[in-house]
Amino acid sequence: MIHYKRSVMNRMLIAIALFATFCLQAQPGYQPSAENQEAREWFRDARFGLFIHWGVYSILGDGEWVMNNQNISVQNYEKLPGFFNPVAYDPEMWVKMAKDAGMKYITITSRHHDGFSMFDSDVTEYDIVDRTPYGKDVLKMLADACHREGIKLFFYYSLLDWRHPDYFPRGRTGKGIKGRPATGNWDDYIVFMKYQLTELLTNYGDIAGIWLDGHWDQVKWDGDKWGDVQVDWQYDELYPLIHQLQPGALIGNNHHLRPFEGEDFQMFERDLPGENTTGWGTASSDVGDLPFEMCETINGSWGFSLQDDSHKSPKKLIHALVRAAGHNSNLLLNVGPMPDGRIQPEHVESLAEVGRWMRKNGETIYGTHQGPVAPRDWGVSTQNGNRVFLHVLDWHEAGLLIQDIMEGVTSVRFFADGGPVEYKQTKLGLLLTLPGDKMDEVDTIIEIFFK
Ligand code: H79
Repeated sequence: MIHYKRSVMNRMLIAIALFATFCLQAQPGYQPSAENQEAREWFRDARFGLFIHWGVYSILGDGEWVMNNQNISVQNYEKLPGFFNPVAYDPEMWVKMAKDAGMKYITITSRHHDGFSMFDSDVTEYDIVDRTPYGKDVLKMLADACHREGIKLFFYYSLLDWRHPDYFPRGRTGKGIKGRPATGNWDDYIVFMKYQLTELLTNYGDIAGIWLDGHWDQVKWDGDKWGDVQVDWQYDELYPLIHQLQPGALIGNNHHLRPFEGEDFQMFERDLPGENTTGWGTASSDVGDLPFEMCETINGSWGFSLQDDSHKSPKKLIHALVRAAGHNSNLLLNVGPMPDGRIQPEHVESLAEVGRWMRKNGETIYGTHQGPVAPRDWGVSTQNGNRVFLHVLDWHEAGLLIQDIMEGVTSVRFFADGGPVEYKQTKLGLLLTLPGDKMDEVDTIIEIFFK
């Protein structure tokens, strides 16, 4: 028998316990169905989606975390649905805007951390139909428009709930919100979520996926890394339920950890895969091999924020999309519609501009994967078959040496006009000559053909 030191033994036991916890939470032995695999392929090729954060929080124009950030009591927050009357809501227009921008899918908040259901739910009256003067199921209206227009629809669904009495034990956030009872039954909360997920996957036709968020509310944070979970999220029941109801529905969970079994894509919040600019994001060692999706805001906020003027320029948005593609990732770009149902005109305008760019250059984004040239500050590469697209985003000299390409090039041209690019294969790599007058201010795309 091998004798371990006590400290080593302890560490091993902790590791086994942690491993067991995560295995239990997932869908053990998960084998994606043929339908699911096909959906993943579609997702990988789609590359660009619209994220929508819309809820009763939008009324206050201070983001979707306003209940927590302003410590609004449950009782006071419950007044908000009474004001929600989006008379200018036109789902057809949203869908057309997304399509014109070159987006292939929409992901919308069905219920955020505030616990308000933006759909008609039988397990709660705290929903759009029962509590708002508008009285209509905005998700149903959107789902119908999506199906008519041939764009896929995902539902964002919050695991965390600042209002539900059975969301107990409470998590790390929402502690300053008054009016949350001091008891609750966790198992009942899980049943509630199962019921709602069943509704979402039954009453709205084909759903492309479920985007979960809030796992981290129940995880201990050690200041620099995630610790253990204090509850059982029962993913071993939630995930099979979702896959049973709609085998093609893709599950993603914004837990910032290595994907659990049963998930179908991995998401990165405001980070490219492998980056962890926030410090609480996904560590580079936790990047898995499922399809990637990076989500980002069009200004600095998810839910509508009246005072947020930090609108990203079309150029910046295009760069985000191109860089994501150059990292094998989709971009899920967010807008926060206003309480009347309109999307801020400045965002509509920017998306139209991105769409104009995509109509010209979409071929270098859709259906591609990361190319052989590793992402650099100056740009990234994408690839489709024997064609590599070099996206030069920020380079201001006549010579560009591509060290990642040593051989096999048959021709090189500017994607924009098909004109030839002067090139030389050197011992250090492929040397391109890029005359200033051929450079595009947003993205100079160079098409490299291989044998
Ligand atoms: O829906 C949007 C946000 O409302 C939601 N996800 C996006 C898509 C989101 N909620 N929180 N965050 C994003 C980041 C917040 C992390 C925090 Fe924390 C949780 C801050 C405090 C608790 C991480 C964990 C940092 C410290 C502890």
